[in-house]
Amino acid sequence: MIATNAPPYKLPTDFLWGFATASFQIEGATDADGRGKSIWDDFSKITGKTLDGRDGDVATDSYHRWQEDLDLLVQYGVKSYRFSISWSRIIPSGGREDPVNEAGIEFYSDFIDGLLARGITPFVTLYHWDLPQALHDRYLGWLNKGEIVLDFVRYAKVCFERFGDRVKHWLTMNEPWCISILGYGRGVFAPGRSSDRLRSPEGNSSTEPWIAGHSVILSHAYAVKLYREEFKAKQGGEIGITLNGDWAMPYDDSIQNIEAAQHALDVAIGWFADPIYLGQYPAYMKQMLGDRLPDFTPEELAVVKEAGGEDEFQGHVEYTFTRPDGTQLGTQAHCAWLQDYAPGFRDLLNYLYKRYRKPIYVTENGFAVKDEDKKTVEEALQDDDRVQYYRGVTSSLLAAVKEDGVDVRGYFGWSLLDNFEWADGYVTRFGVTYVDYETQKRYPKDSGKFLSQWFKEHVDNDKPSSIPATIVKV
Ligand code: GBH
Repeated sequence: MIATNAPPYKLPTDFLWGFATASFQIEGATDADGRGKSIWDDFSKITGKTLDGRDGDVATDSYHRWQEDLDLLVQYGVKSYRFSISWSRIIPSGGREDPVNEAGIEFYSDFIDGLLARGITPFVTLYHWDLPQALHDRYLGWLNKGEIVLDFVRYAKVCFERFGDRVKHWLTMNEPWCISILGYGRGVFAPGRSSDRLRSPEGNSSTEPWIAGHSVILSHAYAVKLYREEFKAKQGGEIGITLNGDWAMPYDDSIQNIEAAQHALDVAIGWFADPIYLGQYPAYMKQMLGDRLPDFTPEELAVVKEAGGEDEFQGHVEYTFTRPDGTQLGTQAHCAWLQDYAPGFRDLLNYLYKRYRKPIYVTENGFAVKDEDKKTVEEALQDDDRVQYYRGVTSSLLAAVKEDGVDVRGYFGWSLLDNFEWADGYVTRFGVTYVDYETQKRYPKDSGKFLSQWFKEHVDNDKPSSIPATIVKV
């Protein structure tokens, strides 16, 4: 039995909790119903780009199995579900003059209706890395500010128009740091540009990431402006952005180490959060990059600052770590960049709230375990490391809200399902639900049951989970 050690206090009734996914990681059906290609379609098929050489053509087949996914969400008793819309299903060639694909609209419209019919609040990401391939071919996507901002805003507009009557929580972008650094610096994510000529025939890692990041900030800001001016009054929703960043702590109390930790936060989170919420790039970024960091025109800066206004919120994903001297705190997950260090999660929430003073939604939080080492499905479902991880972060979450007064309004575990883990292919599993990729059958893991139970106990929840309250191990 897994005891959740319920303390005497609870999160508020309207606290949203659930699980998160992203279109390219789960949908598959890349040819269905008029979808255009995204930059991940071909990239994931290039030898060496994914660990297991597998692509996203099938993934968890959620495009066809979405009713089953809805049933799972009901089983877990979630209040909300974070998913992303595939731009190239909505506008196959991506651009502002290109036609809208009604079949794509219908798919998401039915899905949203399905959530609402089950009392689940949709939490929608507009862009989770699957840029329409046509926009990359036409003008190099995020590297072309003059084009991409207009195209993204038109895509956002179509989504607000068609889904905004029912969707009240919008995220413009998922993790601009990953888009910029991994896609245009290290070249490990699509479109795979880099100065490393062994990796990529084209690209310039010392300039392109900052240009791409700048376009992402502007696209976010102009989409927020549009939402505020044309939709918010009648639709009454809110809109924000998901930022990622590793938590960093000084090794000791020396000034150099305190500064170094702050610089690490500046170049991960501050790069995007500072312009949006504080009105300028961090001083350290300017010092580090000089002319390579693009300037905002006065008009752009006004829009960017405005996008950080009062009702704005910040989505945030966090995987805590620290490696002060080659040693590490916390349990190593089955991927190099991730360790379980729950106190860091509480510290990070406090840091964000103190610096930016905005309500926070934790839009992803998860842990990879070595599921492939397990011999049987039954063993894979007993994901003790992941349960332990979630036990730690949920208690840090509660402490941050209740003891520290941080305004956290929602929490999403990553991920509802094992799925296409980008450059890791299907080798790394993040799901709270095991997916058998032969049969596409879904099996709730202990971690999913743990979160279901934890939130049932810790939120004034009017919708109890239908999963049994205790987990009995066989
Ligand atoms: C999330 O990002 C993504 O939003 C989600 O799609 C993904 O499935 C999930 O993580 C699990 O990976 O190139 O080795 O330096 C999490 C934040 C920050 C994790 C950057 C990977 C870089 C790895 N990411 N980090 S590396």
